[in-house]
Amino acid sequence: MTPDTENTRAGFVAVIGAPNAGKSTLVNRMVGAKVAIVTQKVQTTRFPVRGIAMVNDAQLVLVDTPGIFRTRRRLDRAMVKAALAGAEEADVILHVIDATGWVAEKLKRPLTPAQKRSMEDDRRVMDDLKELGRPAILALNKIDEFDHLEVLPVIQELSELGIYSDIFPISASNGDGVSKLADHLSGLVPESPYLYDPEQTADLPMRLLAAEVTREKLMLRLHEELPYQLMVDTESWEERKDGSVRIQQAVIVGRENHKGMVLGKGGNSIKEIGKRAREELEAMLDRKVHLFLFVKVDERWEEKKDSYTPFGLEFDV
Ligand SMILES: Nc1nc2c(ncn2[C@@H]2O[C@H](COP(=O)(O)OP(=O)(O)OP(=O)(O)O)[C@@H](O)[C@H]2O)c(=O)[nH]1
Ligand SMILES: [Mg+2]
Repeated sequence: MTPDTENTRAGFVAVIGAPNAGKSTLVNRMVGAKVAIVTQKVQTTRFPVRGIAMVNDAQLVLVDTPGIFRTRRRLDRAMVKAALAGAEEADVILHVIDATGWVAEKLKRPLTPAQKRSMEDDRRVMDDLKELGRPAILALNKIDEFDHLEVLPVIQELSELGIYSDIFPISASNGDGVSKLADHLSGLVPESPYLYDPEQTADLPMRLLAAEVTREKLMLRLHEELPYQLMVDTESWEERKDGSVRIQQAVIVGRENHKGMVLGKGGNSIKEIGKRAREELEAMLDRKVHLFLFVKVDERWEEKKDSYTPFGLEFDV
């Protein structure tokens, strides 16, 4: 046996929970690099993303999943199904909750509509976990938003459900409690040789990650429903002799009038979005990037099978 594989552990951790709970933020924090995009909007993550974290002698393959919610749209149903299927196959299930609503409820403070929705989704996940009959780990996230002691009655209440083997209060944003959680997870994955090169941080083709970076900038900049009705496709990726890379992407919108909204006055909006995406890509790739964005209208993209398969989502749900 080589020293490399002696006493190593490795396994899959499914990160599940309501939209906006902070799953992607937590995965990025544990990996130590950005592998999943994060926005303040719900339903940011659209397909499972694998982030690879090295903790002690363990390799955690963190599967960041789309927030689970009730829905009718075809893309949304595919996301829910993918998240649950991932959880069933994983070595460990990590349920992430935005604790702010739960704490407010205990303190009898009024809940915002977003908190109410999020708690409803949390309860739905708890029901699923009960049905699954496997203990999960609970991460109570966003403890930077309140006094730490205020979370104790929430821990008490949720531990009584009998579905969690351990509960960790954390802040994915500032890192509080995250290394304790990661240590614990590292002991739960089985003894195994590493599943990925320990230097690798994500199992996601670079073209797809680059498309995700642009989609994040679009979501951050555009308002209301529009961000949900677009997708980004990396059409070409060309390595240049001078060491730079030329990336061409299509921003696909469902309606003609959305095109104008994405472009903005005199193309201002798309220029700004492109600049932000390019800057981030340059930092990620550590070289000069020439990014070309084209906005296209395709009224039926959501119904098209092509929109799903590259992401590992099942279409026929
Ligand atoms: N205050 C605070 N905000 C956080 C924390 N973690 C995440 N957030 C914020 O919560 C929002 C949602 O974070 P995401 O990581 O995108 O959440 P998600 O669970 O991946 O969401 P979906 O992909 O939509 O399911 C973002 O605005 C984050 O900055 C935290 O520990 N504290
Ligand atoms: Mg996410």
